[in-house]
Amino acid sequence: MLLEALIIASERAANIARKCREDEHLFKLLIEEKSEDEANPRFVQDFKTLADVLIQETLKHDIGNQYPEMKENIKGEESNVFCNALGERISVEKLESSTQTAELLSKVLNDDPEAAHLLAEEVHRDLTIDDVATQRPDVEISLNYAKLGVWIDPIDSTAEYINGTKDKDCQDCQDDSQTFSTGGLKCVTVLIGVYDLETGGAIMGIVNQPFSSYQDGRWRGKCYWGVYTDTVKCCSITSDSQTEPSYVKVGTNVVCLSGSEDQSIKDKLRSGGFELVEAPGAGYKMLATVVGLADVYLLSKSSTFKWDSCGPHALLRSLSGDIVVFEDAVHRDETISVNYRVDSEAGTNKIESCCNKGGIIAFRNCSIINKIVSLLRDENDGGA
Ligand code: 2IP
Ligand code: CA
Repeated sequence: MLLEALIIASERAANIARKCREDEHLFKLLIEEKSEDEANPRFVQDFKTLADVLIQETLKHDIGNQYPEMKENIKGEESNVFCNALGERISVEKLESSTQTAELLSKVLNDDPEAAHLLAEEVHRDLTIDDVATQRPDVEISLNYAKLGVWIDPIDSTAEYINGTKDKDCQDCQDDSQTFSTGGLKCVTVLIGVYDLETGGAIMGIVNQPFSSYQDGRWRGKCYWGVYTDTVKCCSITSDSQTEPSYVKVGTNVVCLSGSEDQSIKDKLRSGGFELVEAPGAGYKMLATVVGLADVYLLSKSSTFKWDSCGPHALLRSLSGDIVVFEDAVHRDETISVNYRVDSEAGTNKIESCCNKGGIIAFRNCSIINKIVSLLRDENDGGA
């Protein structure tokens, strides 16, 4: 089943992410700063980029191998071509065996067999659905795999992944997922979204939070999923779900924002009685909206990408929510769902053609959108 395969793939990604933070040897490489005078810096990429690329390529391999019809249409944020200190161009990928993958990684890692071995071991570890902290999917979904596209964000909130510690606001990190995190490793997510190539609509999504709680000296994750097709609408967050947070509320009056959001937007939202909270990580803010820590995640700029929002979008849709284009909603009074086809009119520039142009408004309950729009609409806008 595709959904189960994606959940397991996201867990493998989360395992690699955790391993790079928890293993001392890998962690040193992760936080290592490249010095200015490093020989030929053009050819030396950071280990953090390697971790990102390796996770992405492992996901692509796992999904593409099980669903060959989808292979061509699995896309991620990163290019997999890597240059090592010798100037060799190497395509990072998951190979047939752990030994082969380790050999390949060793070339990129400028001959660090220990790091290569540790990573390859995690890339090839056997996993089943029982290894994942999630509600086990129990649903028949019939899909034409050749008509599906996949967006992957291997590690969202990269900055927190490198520099983050436990949640800034959390004293003992037992399981405080009912609290909105304003920074730290909890804001890191692995995002996988499936969309319909013809309509561009998000239909299946996984949000894996590798650093959800810190217990007995190690991090534990949580995985959320949702499906929204013509015939199936279901989500890991249901009333009888093990992962159903008892704290899910409807109508929190909280809006979550990026730290870089415009002051005028913040002022208008506050004047409407909303409490505003800020956190890094587009994926985390969407997850906060999914689990009901916030009513809305709003972003007025075009600074998120298809790989950031496709997965969380499917989750929100499965709960009767949506993600719509900010500009259209606020300035044209049109609620248009974000579309996941690449914008061919934007040319070949990946940033331009893959960004969520015009900003986004993510919400779980549709009734909130009118209130937000009327607060933010300028007097001279059309529509009203
Ligand atoms: C980033 C990351 C940033 C987010 C930005 C994303 O992805 O989630 O935190 O900005 O939109 O593209 P902000 O934190 O202001 O919401 P990545 O970490 O994968 O580059
Ligand atoms: Ca991202």
